[in-house]
Amino acid sequence: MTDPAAQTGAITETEPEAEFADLAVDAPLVGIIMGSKSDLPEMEKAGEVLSEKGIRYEIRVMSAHRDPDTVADYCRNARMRGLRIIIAGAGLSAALPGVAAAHSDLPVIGVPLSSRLSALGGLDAILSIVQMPPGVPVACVGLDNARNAGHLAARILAT
Ligand code: RP5
Repeated sequence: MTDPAAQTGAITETEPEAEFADLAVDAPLVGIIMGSKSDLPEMEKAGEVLSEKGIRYEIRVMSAHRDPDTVADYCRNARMRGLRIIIAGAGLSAALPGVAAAHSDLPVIGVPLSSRLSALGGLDAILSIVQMPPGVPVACVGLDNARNAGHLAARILAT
């Protein structure tokens, strides 16, 4: 006997599975995080580069110092959620990229940012991001150069 659902186009039991598969396909590959809303104007530029290249991303504000549990949860779940790279921007004592690398084995690209309170024009953030201990690597792009983080993420994804 012919399945009536197949004839009418009504929802069958297999369709929810197909919907989940579609969700996974649309999942972001790059997570862009930053320590403060004030970092957004610069960090959005990483997203613009990714968009230009057709790479899906998500963008979130979470501070390593002010929201440590949120950062830990986000980074621990990142791979499971389908993310392949984390881009983390922060200024001052820029702990966010290093903390991300401590909680995830995904590649982390750090973006040092200058701000009103920066010491030495932003050298504080550069050193905070570059000087990671052996075994916990963070790639670092130039000061206030989030676009390069987008380009580097695209290159990593293309390898
Ligand atoms: C860092 O301190 C942030 O990443 C930002 O670059 C800087 C200033 O933050 P706000 O005082 O604007 O929140 O944590």
